[in-house]
Amino acid sequence: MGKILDRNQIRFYREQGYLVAEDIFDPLHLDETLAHFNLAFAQQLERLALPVADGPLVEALHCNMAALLGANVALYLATLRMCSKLYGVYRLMTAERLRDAAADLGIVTPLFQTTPVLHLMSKKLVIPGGYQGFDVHQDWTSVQGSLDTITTWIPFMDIDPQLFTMEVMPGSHLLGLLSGDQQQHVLRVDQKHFKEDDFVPVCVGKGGVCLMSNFTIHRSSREGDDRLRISISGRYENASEPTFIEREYPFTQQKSMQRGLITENFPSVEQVRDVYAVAGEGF
Ligand SMILES: O=C(O)CCC(=O)C(=O)O
Repeated sequence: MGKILDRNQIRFYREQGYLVAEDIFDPLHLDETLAHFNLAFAQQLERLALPVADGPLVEALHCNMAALLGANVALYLATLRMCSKLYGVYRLMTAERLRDAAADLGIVTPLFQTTPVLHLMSKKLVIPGGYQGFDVHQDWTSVQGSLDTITTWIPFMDIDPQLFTMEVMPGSHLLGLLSGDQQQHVLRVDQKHFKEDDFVPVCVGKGGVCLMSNFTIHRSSREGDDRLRISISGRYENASEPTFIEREYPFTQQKSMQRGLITENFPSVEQVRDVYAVAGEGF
């Protein structure tokens, strides 16, 4: 405890319900993860015989995502879903400095009920008939585990107010669980609990994180220019929080699994043997 955050930061978090902590991640780990996102989109574009953009990583990724979205919405969503499961995402979520910062805020026995979620905002990446960004909500309903659960919001680039950032309502965690109406992805907080000018944009440097109470009111900003914003949202829950122990470790999210074959007649024996072929290069 006390390894990453100082007393003022810990006090700020307790009073305001959120905290921006810089220099938590190795920027190379952020870039490597982003490069793997880009690779995933490039692989699918190549498969469809479509051109692949190169150049600076974020711009190339943005173009390649837009190209795949334009070509095939379902494939774009499948690729995005796959990206959220990549090793680099888990490496960031389990980074020692992040774990220590969460410990400074009281998460003594961290656990992960959920897999991390990718949030991306871009005018070019609006899914036809779909949604982009979240309306005003609290995160409690998505996990409902330990009362001290922390949302970790990790951006891949320097975040400024013109990057469709996340906006938080400071101090709102102390209002507790608020009424609202259930939308597809969030329980939208009733308007009587906030005013438009209650919100502040979260600005984090690349390598930093926003740590936020599960009761802090927040939303995705509608303010942004033509750039792409990507961040990972995860949850640090606490297996030692008394009400979580008392409630016998409840989870909102359960594992589900498709039994039976997804692709009929796959794989053939040859396909399996090819994986283990000794002849050829590579080692
Ligand atoms: O990244 C965003 O725009 C919103 C993130 C969010 O609301 C969340 O992680 O709960």
